[in-house]
This record gives sequence, C-alpha cells and structure tokens, in this order.
Amino acid sequence: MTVTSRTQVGIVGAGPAGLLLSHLLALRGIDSIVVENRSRAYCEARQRAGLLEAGTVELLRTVGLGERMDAEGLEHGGIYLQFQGERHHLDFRDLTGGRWVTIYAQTEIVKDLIQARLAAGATIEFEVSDTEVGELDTERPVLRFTDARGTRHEVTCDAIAGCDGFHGICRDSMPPGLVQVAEREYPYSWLGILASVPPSTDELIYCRHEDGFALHTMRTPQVSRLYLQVPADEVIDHWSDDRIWAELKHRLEVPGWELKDGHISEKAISPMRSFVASPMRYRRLFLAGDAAHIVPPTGAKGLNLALADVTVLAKALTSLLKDGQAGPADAYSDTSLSRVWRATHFSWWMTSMLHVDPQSDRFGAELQLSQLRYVISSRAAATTLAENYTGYFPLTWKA
Ligand code: RFL
Ligand code: PHB
Repeated sequence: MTVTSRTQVGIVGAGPAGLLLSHLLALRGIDSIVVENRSRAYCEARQRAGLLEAGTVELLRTVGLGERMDAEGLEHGGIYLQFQGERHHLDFRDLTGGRWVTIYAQTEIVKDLIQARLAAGATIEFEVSDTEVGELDTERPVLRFTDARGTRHEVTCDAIAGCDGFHGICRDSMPPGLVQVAEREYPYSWLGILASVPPSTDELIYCRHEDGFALHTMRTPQVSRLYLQVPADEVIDHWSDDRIWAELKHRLEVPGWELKDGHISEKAISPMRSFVASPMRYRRLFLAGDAAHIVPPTGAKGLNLALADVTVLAKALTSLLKDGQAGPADAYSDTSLSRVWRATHFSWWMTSMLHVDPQSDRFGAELQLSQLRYVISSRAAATTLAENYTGYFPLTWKA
C-alpha cells in the first residue's frame, strides 16, 4: 500500500542544506517534508566541515540559530601560511576592514537545525529508502520514498529541493542531456583526524611542506582537528596513530614551536575534487549544496556554499509559492552559480598553491613558492586571499 500526501516543498537530504532550507521556508509559512536515508545519530556525528564565513554566521544568527554557535564558536581573525620552514600570519581583520571567520563544527550546526525543526513540529523522515523524484515535467512534482517502518509514500509537492549531496539521486533525475558538468580530480587526498588534545595554535595553520600539505585546525579549546595530504589511492590502514603524529610533526613543526599530540578519536581519508553541475534547476526541481557542486576543502567553502544556495532558494520559493512570482526561481541557478564559481576558483587556487603535485616538477614547485611569497609580501595579494576566505557576497535575509 502507498500512503499519499501533499506538501509545498519536498526536500531530499537532511544535511546542512536540506535542514536549513526547511527552517527558512517555515519562517515564511511554507510547509515542507525532509527525507533522509541515514539515521539521525549518523547525520549528527558525520565529521566534516568546521569553518564558517562571517556572512554564514550572521545569517544563522538572523534566523534564530545563533545561540549555541555564539556561546561555543571560536572566532578567528586570520590564518598562518607556512612554507620553507617559516610561518607567516595573515590578519584578515586588518586586510578586509574587520572581517573574520568562525570555527563551529558542521556536526553542531546539524544538531542545532534538527533540534529546531523537530521542536517546531516539522516532519523529518530518517532512514528512508528507495527515494525517487518524478512528474518533473509538471507543476506538481512527486517525491516517493519508503519510510523506516517499510511503508511506501508518495508526496505531491509544488517544488522539490535536491539537497542530497554528491552521491544523491536528484541530479541524475534531471532530464538526460540537460546537466553539464565541469570537474577536476586532484592527484592526492586528505587524511583527517579528530584528536582529544588542546590546539597547539591560536589560528589555523596552512602548511606547504616538500613532503605534502598539512593543516592544523580545531573544534573546541580541548579538541584539535588536523589534516595531511596523502596519495590519492591511500588506505587508512597504512596510517597508525604514531605514524600520523610523526608525519604531522615533521611537516608542521618550526623552530621553537611543538605540536602537542593526544588520543585520536577519528581518522578518515577523503578524495579531493572540484565539480560543478549546471543548471541547478529543471522546472520545479532545484539542486542545492553538494548535490550540485563540490570543492576541495582547502578553501573551507563547501558548507558555506550549501547554506548560501538554500538562502537564495528559500527566497525564490517564497516568491514562487506565495506571490506567484517566477523571476527569482528562474534566476536561482545563475545567481547561485556565480558564487559557486568564485568559490571553485578560490578553492582550486588554494589547493594548487599548497599541495605537492606528484606529477609536477621543479618549475611547478618554484611557481607555488613564488606565489606564496607574493601572498605574504604584497598587501594586494594578501587581501585577495583574505577577501575570498572570509567571503564577499553578502547573504541577506529579512528577519
Ligand atoms: P551533505 O552534508 O552531503 O548532505 C546530504 C544528505 O543527503 C542524504 N542523502 C539522501 N537522503 C535521502 N535519499 C537519498 N537518496 C539520499 N542520498 C543522500 C545524505 O545522507 C546526507 O545526509 O550535503 P549538503 O547539505 O549540501 O552539505 C554540504 C557539506 O556537507 C559539505 O560541502 C562540507 O562538509 C564540505 N567541507 C567544508 N565546507 C566548509 O564550508 N568549511 C570547511 O571547513 C569544510 N571542511 C568539508 C571539510 C568536507 C570534507 N569532506 C569529508 C568531504 C572537510 C572535509 C574533510
Ligand atoms: C576544518 O576545521 O575542518 C577545516 C578548516 C579549514 C579548512 C578545511 C577544514 O580549509
């Protein structure tokens, strides 16, 4: 038996994009359902991003999601860039006229969003299977799924948002031949760890070392997060905790500064990819976040882009569904893609400047070093990095 129902917006995926979209739509009086194929516990524990642009922080505050972020988030006014054994500070506040970023983990944003949605009485169906989107040529697209108890559902919607990440089903449900893909794979991956040890640094350290990139970031005053460049096809079993700490120390330590080690509670390897699918819309199916685009994490943009997409989309759907105005929905893909391509360029640039490319030669290495020296010695070049890193397309939302 199939249970049929009706809502305004069907949302596939309870990652940051799908959850924030549901929250923003509710603020405008628009009903939605969120379907998610993982469990709530899995979504709340999945280790990913940590860094929020100032505009993302301001948006979350404006829409009532700032309380725990303001209490627990760590504000940063700059980063360190390290190469050839020397560490250099970039002061974002000075370079950009006061802009900053905040460390607040994606896991915490997801927890805050799930709690806020459930407290408001929203429907989030976790552990669904066989999600499908159909009737996409009509004004009443349909979302189908099987719930955790095994009941099949068919929800008739006014619009569907594909917020189902890179491996989701919505992008591939668009008509064949519509979506164009532009992509790059990088010949290396990131090994990321979460460690129960206070950060050894006040600001994030981005380090280009001749044996590979390393990044020291953090989650809380007691928990550090660190990443190492490893070969693209590397397997985690090759990396004992001792080997990870030894390599992090080898790449990150400079005279007079030591990296503190501690218990590693999580370790995983993630591939590095740039990927942009366009358009991000077919009629009343809209893609947002990682479902439409992926950036390598070196620029810390993926989560920020996902939240920016759904802010634009929530406004477009409000115009479409409440005022009958199609203009913003028609412009959604182009509006989002202009931000996406800026972040794609920045993330590619940071990645190419800081990683050791196994296929590159002395010429490539010298170009990287020259670029790094330029960034730390020219105010114009440093400002370019700072402006991109802190984010310069304002996100607006009227409370
Ligand atoms: P998500 O988070 O992948 O959520 C998609 C959700 O859809 C579900 N799903 C389905 N549900 C129902 N039916 C189906 N058929 C489904 N298929 C999939 C999935 O289970 C999932 O819950 O996408 P979203 O919401 O677009 O959010 C994107 C962000 O998660 C991502 O861009 C960032 O994590 C990227 N990223 C970073 N971004 C930043 O802005 N700052 C950072 O510091 C940063 N660091 C990172 C990162 C990503 C990393 N990895 C692991 C790729 C560091 C790393 C290591
Ligand atoms: C993180 O805190 O996980 C993080 C921060 C900055 C990046 C990537 C990841 O560029």
